[in-house]
Amino acid sequence: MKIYINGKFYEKENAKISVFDHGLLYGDGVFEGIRSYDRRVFKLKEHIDRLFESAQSIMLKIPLTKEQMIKAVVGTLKANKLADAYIRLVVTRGEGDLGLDPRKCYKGATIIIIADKIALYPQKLYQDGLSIVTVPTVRNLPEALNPQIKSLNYLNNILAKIEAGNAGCDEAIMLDSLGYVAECTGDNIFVAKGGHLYTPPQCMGTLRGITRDSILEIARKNKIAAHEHVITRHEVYISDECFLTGTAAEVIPVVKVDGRVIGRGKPGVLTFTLMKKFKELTAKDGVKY
Ligand code: PXG
Repeated sequence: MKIYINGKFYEKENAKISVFDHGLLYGDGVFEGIRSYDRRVFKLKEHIDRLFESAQSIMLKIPLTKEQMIKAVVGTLKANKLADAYIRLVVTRGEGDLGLDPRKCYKGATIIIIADKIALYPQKLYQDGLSIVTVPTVRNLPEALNPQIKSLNYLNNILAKIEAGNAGCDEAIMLDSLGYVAECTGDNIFVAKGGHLYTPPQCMGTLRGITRDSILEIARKNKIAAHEHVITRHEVYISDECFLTGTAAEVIPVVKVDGRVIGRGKPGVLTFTLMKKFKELTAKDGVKY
């Protein structure tokens, strides 16, 4: 496996960065998780735009232009000869000293690109659906650390993942600080009721997921009414169908939430339709390499 670090490729065992890098010391940096399907990078521009927005928000100067970053991602995929890949793009504040002051990271950002395979959940769960649980840890407040920033500090989500595991579930619903459903630990959430789709708006605790936006786009094209609207736990419990979306998870059905059986306890028709349409989109869209 070849890993890109600051413009050079390294074998996995030699791909190392400094222990003084503020990405490690403070989680000071941003990331993206991107997928490629059959030599096409899905929504590459959208991921690169979001990476640069995350960086802009935390005043992290990325030493590459967006075009150069796209070339670096494509170059890493080519170097690894991977047709279907998961790409982790990480930009850290870089090497500094043992104080958190980013002005002391004088060398500038470290850029790391890793391309590998990923399967987030066993294939069986895509047919049978997940059982998920609402956890005590609420999503970060936007006025503290805005969830739109895909920062290297994912402890908020990791705590929720631990709590889901403690409850014997694979995934967690995180609420926002007002008690509305925000999202899952690395996925957005959708519910379907009476043929309408609902997903929380991007304000408060919900990341504007790129897979989420693709599902909204597919829904509009197929004349399925889709709404970005606040959702309570009650509305999840009484929904006909529920599913999660994310680059890593793609589209995965949910059949149980906090012990409540959703719909008939099996993934619904709308969910399967959207899973199929999403697969079709990933097979034809994307930057070729
Ligand atoms: N919410 C959160 C908090 C995320 O981190 C999503 C929603 C879905 O967004 P996209 O744009 O991917 O549809 C994410 C993205 C992982 C992993 O290793 C998770 C994500 C991205 C990359 C890797 O679990 N989540």
